[in-house]
Amino acid sequence: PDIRPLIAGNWKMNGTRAELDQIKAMAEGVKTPLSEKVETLLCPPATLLYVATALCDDSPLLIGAQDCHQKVSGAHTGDISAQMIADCFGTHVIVGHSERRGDHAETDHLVRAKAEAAHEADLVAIICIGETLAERDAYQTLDVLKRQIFNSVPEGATAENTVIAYEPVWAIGTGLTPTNSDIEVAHAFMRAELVARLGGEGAAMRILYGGSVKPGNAGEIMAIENVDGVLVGGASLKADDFLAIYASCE
Ligand code: G2H
Repeated sequence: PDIRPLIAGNWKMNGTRAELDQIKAMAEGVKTPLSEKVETLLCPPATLLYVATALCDDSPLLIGAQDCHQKVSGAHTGDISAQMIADCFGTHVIVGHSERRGDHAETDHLVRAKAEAAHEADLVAIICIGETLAERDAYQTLDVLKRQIFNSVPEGATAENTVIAYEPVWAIGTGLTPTNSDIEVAHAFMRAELVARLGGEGAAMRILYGGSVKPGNAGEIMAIENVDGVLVGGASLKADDFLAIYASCE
């Protein structure tokens, strides 16, 4: 199937009102004919969600969140629900980022519950998976991806409501990236797993690569088979870098 790529930025715990000018510049910068071919998304911290969606009102740039609770509401101090994200006009939510799996001991099953909560709220769930350096060194990469897809991707996942993001944990924020052939092998494997699990929906589902993507490597990474876009951390903080990555889809 012809898959429309997604360029997604993840600001992590960065960004205050002072950086809203970067969001504004991104919202303006993606207003080009390329936006028909390529979808763009920025996930700022939750504190900026509402004002960010207002800034992007007449821009193709979509706004999403970085996490959600698995429940709709209740006594969960400090958490935000998928409904609250939708209420702020967010369209996507990242779930299961390795930093959340690490910092907050999130399990595959919790990640799946969060993805289901996202779907309930009509949000697209961006489900992150990927192996650690120890797992990679032990040649367990594909086993880990298989387990994470099996346990973290909900039964009701479709190509519309779910995006997979492959982020080798050792490549995140380190400047290290897997070789193109490592990425190709991992993405082909994930595609086969998704098809086995979800049929046509799995064939059409976007699989993003994430981990030290920058303007200088985005184009070649996106040219790899079964890479349907990128999830960008550090290089999404500056509008110029984000827009250069977007432009490399030309
Ligand atoms: C991986 C990525 C974005 P960075 O976490 O989610 O971050 O591009 O900084 O490696």
